[in-house]
Amino acid sequence: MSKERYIEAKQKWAEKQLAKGFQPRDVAAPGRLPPGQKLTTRFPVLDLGVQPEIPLADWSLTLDGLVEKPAVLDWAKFNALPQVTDVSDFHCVTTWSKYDCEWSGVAFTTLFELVAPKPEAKFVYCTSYDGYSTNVPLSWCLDDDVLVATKFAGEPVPREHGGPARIIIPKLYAWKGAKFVKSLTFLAEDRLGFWEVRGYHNVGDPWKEERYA
Ligand SMILES: Nc1nc2c(c(=O)[nH]1)N[C@H]1C(S)=C(S)[C@@H](COP(=O)(O)O)O[C@H]1N2
Ligand SMILES: [Mo]
Repeated sequence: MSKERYIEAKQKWAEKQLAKGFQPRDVAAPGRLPPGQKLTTRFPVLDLGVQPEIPLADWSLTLDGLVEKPAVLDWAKFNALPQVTDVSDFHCVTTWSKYDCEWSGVAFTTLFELVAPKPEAKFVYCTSYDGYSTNVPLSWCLDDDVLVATKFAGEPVPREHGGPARIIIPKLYAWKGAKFVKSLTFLAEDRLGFWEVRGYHNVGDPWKEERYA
């Protein structure tokens, strides 16, 4: 099966599982659930069929591109940075949302200050250890709820959910949050990521239902 066909099949499978498995518990408070979304208390897993095993000794996060001070942070250096915890809602473009996800890790703004992006940097291109990539306008990354998360609900992020570290951008659809994150590159010109080249919206604001372009 071609990679494309495989990904398509995977996506269909995920949608079918979701249709079978919804267990709505919370009441969707007005203004909290974005249009077209359904609440789940499960935590579905979406990936490319690969959940890379990354020993912490081999892990690093590269911060490069249009920055004054590029950095390669190993696990110890990354964890020595100030840590924060934020509780946020998680919205997947395949129409499930999960409330009150507790993520801990390093705030994007901490990394921003560390590498000092140049004024012309307007986009962030994220790559992952599984070959995934995604792009985000820098302006969306500067809210204090945007994290490189290493913990979920107080425990290390499970491998299937993107450990050792994944990006969380609660105000955008979850495909914008790279699991197994490997690098963040600051760019002046946008560069499309894995799903963006396959027709997903370039920004992905769930409140505007920016699902597919
Ligand atoms: N590296 C990587 N990151 C990824 C993906 C992926 O396949 N690989 N899938 C994205 C999609 S489409 C969604 S909805 C979320 C799913 O996160 P979850 O598996 O923890 O629910 O991760 C996003 N980040
Ligand atoms: Mo997704």
